[in-house]
Amino acid sequence: MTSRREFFKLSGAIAAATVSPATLAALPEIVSATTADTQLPLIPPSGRPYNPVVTLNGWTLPWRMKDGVKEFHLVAEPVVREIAPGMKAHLWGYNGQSPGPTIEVVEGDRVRIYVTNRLPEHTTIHWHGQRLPNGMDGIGGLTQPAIQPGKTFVYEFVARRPGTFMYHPHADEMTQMAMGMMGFWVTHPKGKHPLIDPVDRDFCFLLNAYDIEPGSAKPQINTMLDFNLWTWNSRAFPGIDSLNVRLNDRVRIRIGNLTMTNHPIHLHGVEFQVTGTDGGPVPKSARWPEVTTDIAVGQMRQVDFVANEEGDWAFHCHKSHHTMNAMGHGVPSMIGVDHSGLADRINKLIPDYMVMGDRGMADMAQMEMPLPDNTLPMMTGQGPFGSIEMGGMFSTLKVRRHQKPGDYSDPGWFAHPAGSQAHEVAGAVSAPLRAPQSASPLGKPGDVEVKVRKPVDHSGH
Ligand SMILES: [Cu+2]
Repeated sequence: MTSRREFFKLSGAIAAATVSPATLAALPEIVSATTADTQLPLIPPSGRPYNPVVTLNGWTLPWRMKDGVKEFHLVAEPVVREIAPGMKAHLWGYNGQSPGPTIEVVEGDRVRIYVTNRLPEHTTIHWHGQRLPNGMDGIGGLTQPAIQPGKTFVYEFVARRPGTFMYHPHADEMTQMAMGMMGFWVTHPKGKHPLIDPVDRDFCFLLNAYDIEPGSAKPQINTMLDFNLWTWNSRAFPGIDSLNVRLNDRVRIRIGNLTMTNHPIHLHGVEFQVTGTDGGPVPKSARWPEVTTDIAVGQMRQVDFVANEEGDWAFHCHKSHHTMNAMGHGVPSMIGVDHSGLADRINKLIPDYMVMGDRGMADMAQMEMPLPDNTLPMMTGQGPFGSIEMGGMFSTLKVRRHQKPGDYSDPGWFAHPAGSQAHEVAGAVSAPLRAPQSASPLGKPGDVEVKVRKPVDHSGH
């Protein structure tokens, strides 16, 4: 009789093997999540101790210990994910959600992951960035046969190096990633590590994107660039939870990019250092301060900082189209176009007609727009002083003096100390000094005339 471990040694290159029905009955139980809320960190009930991460709008997969091996069970399946209140999407994911649950282990752990396929087509899982036997790398056709619908495969390897990783299919990748199949993986260091400092709070999330037509719920899978929903862990602002920390906490944020473009992720309020990449911890001599780090496709970045400034600090992708929700594309620029009175006339022919953005697009955030069902407004999210005019990849880092250690609940909006907030000033603004007019070197003045358009008061005053 060969033990499982023996079996893996013997099977070599075809290490990811189909599980027999008898074994299936003894698999770790399937744990599934039903909510898109951020779950409290999972304090490890067994194995080596570590400081758990908090998955933004996500959760960590529980495991069972069997003969010293950490056993997980992932189920690839269709899921319904709330992208933000008011909009749900039909995605594919793992264990009830997209992204799948975060897997947390400790350097040196032997890990066994059962993968059951409940999708309508075959799949595999690739463990992005891990050191492992080639036969465990999860590349359909190259290192293993694909997992057919209804089948369960098992992967087993030792988590050899600490760091930030992800998992995703390597079979019909274009479809399966566009449908939301991905998850986070953190390997914690065993004990003190010279390049991995202990932190008070450790957050993680994946950057992902969808192309979902307004009014529908299913992603277009052939889209390469023109996505219309830019999400963190398959959530768009204001559906993304805030990152709530205590003043002077040491904070780590781990971010992985599984979209089709890069994302310069920008944090207000404090500087951070990139302390780790997909390749592991960055040597201390190679770190420098940043407030924005660009995360290319397929990359992971781990940033560390001390949250020593109180407030509600914006935290977002710096590509301005990525802080917008659907309907941001194909809209002509109407800035400066005076269509006063036009809407009324068109409305007689087309009820619900609306003219867009003659003063900029900010009005769009406030308009009571007729939207198709299951569609997010383009820019949205209310703050204490009005619309934040952001959607997509946007959240806030809330730093509070009185946030208790281990308390991840939302403390509400920041109360600015007196005299510490921008405010209106009274009085007239004086006319600017101007240089004397001179003739244009290219011709007579007045050949081309471009007038400055100042905002007009449409009420007729
Ligand atoms: Cu972006």
